[in-house]
Amino acid sequence: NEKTQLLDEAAIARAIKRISHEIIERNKGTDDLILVGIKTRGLPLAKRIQKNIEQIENVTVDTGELDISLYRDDLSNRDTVDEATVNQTNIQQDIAGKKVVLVDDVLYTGRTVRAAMDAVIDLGRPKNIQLAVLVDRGHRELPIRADYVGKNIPTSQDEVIKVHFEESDEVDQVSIYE
Ligand code: 3GP
Ligand code: 5GP
Ligand code: MG
Repeated sequence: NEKTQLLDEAAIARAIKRISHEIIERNKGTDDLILVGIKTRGLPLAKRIQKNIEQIENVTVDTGELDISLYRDDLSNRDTVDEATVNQTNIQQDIAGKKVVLVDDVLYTGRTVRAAMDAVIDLGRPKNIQLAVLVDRGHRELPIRADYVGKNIPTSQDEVIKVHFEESDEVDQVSIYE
């Protein structure tokens, strides 16, 4: 139950700034780029990346959102497979031919990202799909990896990463609980 802080406000800001630079570098600018935040905390993260890119390149990159839930059939059974379901999509832009950067706070099994990719592809054929996460905690159950990672945090299955953002939680902080 003990809590250990892994990232403070300054460390989070630096990580997001680096990810923003990496996105610009990898895409040789911001042409045809769309950021898509996965609710809930992928959204403020996407908006911060958007703000950073604005400061670096003087361009406002379009941002959309996806609402995806993970359902675990039986919480008592560790072997039960989670299913990710898309609840809502709010992407105003035409996805066809665009470079879509999915943004989430924590990458774990990868099932949420898989569902997000399905939802994006359903909207039209993107040029490519990339993934940015603040924390990769391991334990993938699908062949999915992030292109941009704030911090790799090896965890046990029982540990939980708490991501707090000022926008919703008053402070910027990433911590780990057992
Ligand atoms: P967030 O993405 O809005 O931060 O998955 C739903 C929410 O549950 C997430 O909210 C996440 O913060 C929180 N959560 C914390 N630990 C876990 C976990 O181990 N698995 C899942 N699926 N969600 C977790
Ligand atoms: P997935 O297992 O599909 O990769 O992750 C499911 C969802 O839960 C994602 O939105 C992810 O951000 C969130 N998530 C998974 N594990 C954790 C965790 O330890 N901490 C937090 N804050 N979110 C998590
Ligand atoms: Mg999340």
